[in-house]
Amino acid sequence: MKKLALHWKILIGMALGILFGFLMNNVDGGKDIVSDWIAPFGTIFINLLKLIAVPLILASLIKGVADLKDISKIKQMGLRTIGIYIATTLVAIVIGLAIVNLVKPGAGMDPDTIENIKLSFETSGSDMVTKAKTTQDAGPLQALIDIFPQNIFVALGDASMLQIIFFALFVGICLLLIEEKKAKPLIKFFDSLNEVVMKMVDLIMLFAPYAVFALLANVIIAFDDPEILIKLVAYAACVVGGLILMIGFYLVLVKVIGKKSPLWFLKQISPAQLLAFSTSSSAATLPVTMERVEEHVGVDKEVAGFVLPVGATINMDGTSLYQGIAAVFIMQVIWPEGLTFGNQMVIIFTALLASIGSAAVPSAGMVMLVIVLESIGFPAELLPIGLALIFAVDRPLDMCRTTVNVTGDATVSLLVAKSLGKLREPKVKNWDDNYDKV
Ligand code: DAS
Repeated sequence: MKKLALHWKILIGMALGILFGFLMNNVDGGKDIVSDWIAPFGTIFINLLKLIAVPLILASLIKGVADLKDISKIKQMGLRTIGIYIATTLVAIVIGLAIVNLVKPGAGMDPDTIENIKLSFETSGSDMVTKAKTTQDAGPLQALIDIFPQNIFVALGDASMLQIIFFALFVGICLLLIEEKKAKPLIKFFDSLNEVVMKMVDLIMLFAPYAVFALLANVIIAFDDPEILIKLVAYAACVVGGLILMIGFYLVLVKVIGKKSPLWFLKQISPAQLLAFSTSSSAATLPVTMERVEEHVGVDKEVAGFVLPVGATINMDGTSLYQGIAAVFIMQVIWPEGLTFGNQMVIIFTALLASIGSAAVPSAGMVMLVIVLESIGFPAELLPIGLALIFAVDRPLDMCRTTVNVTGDATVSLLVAKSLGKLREPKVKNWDDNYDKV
């Protein structure tokens, strides 16, 4: 087992977790055993990853910006990054809308299925609507205001990614503007902090196979009504099909623009993809995404340190593709009169904004889906039913779309590094060796 590469260990952990979850679903008290004695180890793992995400972003971004030596490069990197992110998100939404309009998974769903699903949803559907309405009721520039923290310690405590990114960029730029000998101590501090946090990633990753076992077992025990899942297969197949096409699109970019072997690239980032799948959280996966992209793909720290934290926060191609499909699917089932061409054009714009506004945590994409539906005048009284319709399969789809979100961030970091001449031979040759060396 020792010599087995990490991604095989994680895959085995996931497979055993799924099997164990199904087993516990059919054993008296099995669900309690999983939720009381197994699931906590998955939560501990996610907590550890989130624990290091904030110091890692702070250290890598400040160090990365200070290393640029030239402020104009920040503008260059920032514009390229945001521009490519918006472009890939728009491609994702168009792919999603094309598939859902071609396949029409929601057309002709029988009314009693909708009744069953409504009953199965209880209050959490309306809770989701309430949460999303809070987001919606904020002013149009609230998202811009939220980037600027009042108190960096509160921002760090709340892990407000965009506020931390703003602060780190501000500090990094000021380090460039003061005398070099005055800046050196602080740059050295963040440099060694970055090394320490990267080593913490290696240590935490040794726990990954066991943690994904717990996470997957906990996901499976939540499925107590497989019959509803079967009714939603066509919808889920559209989302998964679109996500696979999106991965293919990234691999074309890696080959054509990044000039790297797509399979090699997938192998280097696979541990981050497997964690994104297991945790359904881009934020929790970020430390591993950064370690893989910097040490195994060869993207320079100052590019990875900027592109990946920004991407984990605002670039969610998988989520935007899902939101396009989910919005049209819900309309196909319960509001067919809303399926106009104009509404679908509006969905492209609002799914872009909703995916930027979606937090990098489980089920965030579904909560923000309400914004997309409200933007096209979807009847408020139908919202809880619409969410009920897709809730049963949302978690497995969240796992898939988060994997695509992380893959998209890693791809863009490669493209930006390539375009800036900041893509070098990976530090770590052997795919797995920095986990064995700890
Ligand atoms: N789970 C979110 C993420 O972390 C994506 C989503 O909910 O759509 O990327």
